Amino acid sequence: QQTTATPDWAKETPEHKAQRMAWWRHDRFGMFIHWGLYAVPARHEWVQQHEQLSTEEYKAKYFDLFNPDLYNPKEWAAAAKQAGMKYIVLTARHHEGFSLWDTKASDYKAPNTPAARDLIKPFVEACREAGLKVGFYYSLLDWHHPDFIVDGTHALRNNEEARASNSKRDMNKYRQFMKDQVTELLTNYGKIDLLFYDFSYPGKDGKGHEDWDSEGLLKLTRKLQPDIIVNDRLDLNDTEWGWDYKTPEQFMPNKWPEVNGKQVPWETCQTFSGSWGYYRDENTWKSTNQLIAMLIETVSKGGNLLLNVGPTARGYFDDRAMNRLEGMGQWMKYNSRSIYGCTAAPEEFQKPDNCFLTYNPETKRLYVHVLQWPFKTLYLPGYKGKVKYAQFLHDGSEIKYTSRSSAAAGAHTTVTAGEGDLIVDLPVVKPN
Ligand code: JFZ
Repeated sequence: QQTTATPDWAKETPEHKAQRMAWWRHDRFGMFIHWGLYAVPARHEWVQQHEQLSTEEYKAKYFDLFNPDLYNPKEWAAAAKQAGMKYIVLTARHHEGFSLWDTKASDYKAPNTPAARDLIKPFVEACREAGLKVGFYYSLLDWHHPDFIVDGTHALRNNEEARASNSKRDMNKYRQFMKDQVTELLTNYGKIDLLFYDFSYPGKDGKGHEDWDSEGLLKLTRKLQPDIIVNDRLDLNDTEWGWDYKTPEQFMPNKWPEVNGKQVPWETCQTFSGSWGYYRDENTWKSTNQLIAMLIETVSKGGNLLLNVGPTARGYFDDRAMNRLEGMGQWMKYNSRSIYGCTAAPEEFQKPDNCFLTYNPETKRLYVHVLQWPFKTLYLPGYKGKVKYAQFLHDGSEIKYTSRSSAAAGAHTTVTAGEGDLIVDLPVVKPN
């Protein structure tokens, strides 16, 4: 049902939105989890489309092999928590159309596979127990549903027979199906903190807000969970701000993203290796250092990082993922103060070469993340008179600094720093 009245969210004040977003803005770092039947072939979550498999072929191959005997969401939550992540967003249903929970709206669900149970319930419980916020990813696309009009994203996009069946497909029924499923997800599992709708591709052979009834979906979502945070992929008008945050994907903006000249909440979702679903043979895994730098850079531009894990078909995180999560956790153990509650630094602080700046507006602490260790000296451009004290974050030890006038006194060398610069003395050897 399409709504015509001014939606409630259009009447919301910026203060109300800011309040709703407070935990998310503070926490900065979350885990995305892509898990479904595609974990079985283990070569991309779009495998059904890439290999042009009909629903029957795909189901015949993988549905009865979905047997996550090592699934233990407590381990997932522990791994996320250890890495310093504060929220988890799980694919309740991805484009393949397979539901991880005991939905009444479809038979294509985990309880009917060898998994033989609702996989969402223990997941939500494990997150709650670990003190993590919980979110669901919900696909707007469905390559399985008999009423979903075959389009350019569909596995059967080049199949004439499938295209011909479009005349018998009824998107009204599909829209109702989505609402029924969203109602289940937002009713049966307690408080849900976030919903990640994915995704719109308006235009020829595509789908947008009218196809999904995005307004209706969003209204329903906010009615069932008044404090929920919703992403921006419903193809809703940017100025009306039905969404809570922007979601650049596998992409790092060069600065804090703006809408109509105003900086907006944003979260970049990123992968370890390129694909989202578990991809056994993918050899493009980012290093732990790259991932840490990615987190820092994101926060330095006022954003959040949602870092994805694709669990295996048996339900656990593989070694490559665990290594990286553990490495990030080691870093976070000593440096999370420069992430939680932090944002971009005020403009008066220019970032030094090879550094990113994060800033905590409450404590007025500026964090200088030195990505490339310099030789003994770090120049802070124009910082003179703005700094009270400097220390390393990892061990709390004092760092000495000076400004040009005192450094120049008695120096035999030419001091190249500017008048307003601070000259920071660093140890030759980079601390761990
Ligand atoms: C979508 C999915 O197709 C993908 O499998 C994964 O779940 C990811 C998080 O989201 O992929 C997208 C969606 C939107 C864009 C790019 C990839 N986009 O707008 O550029």
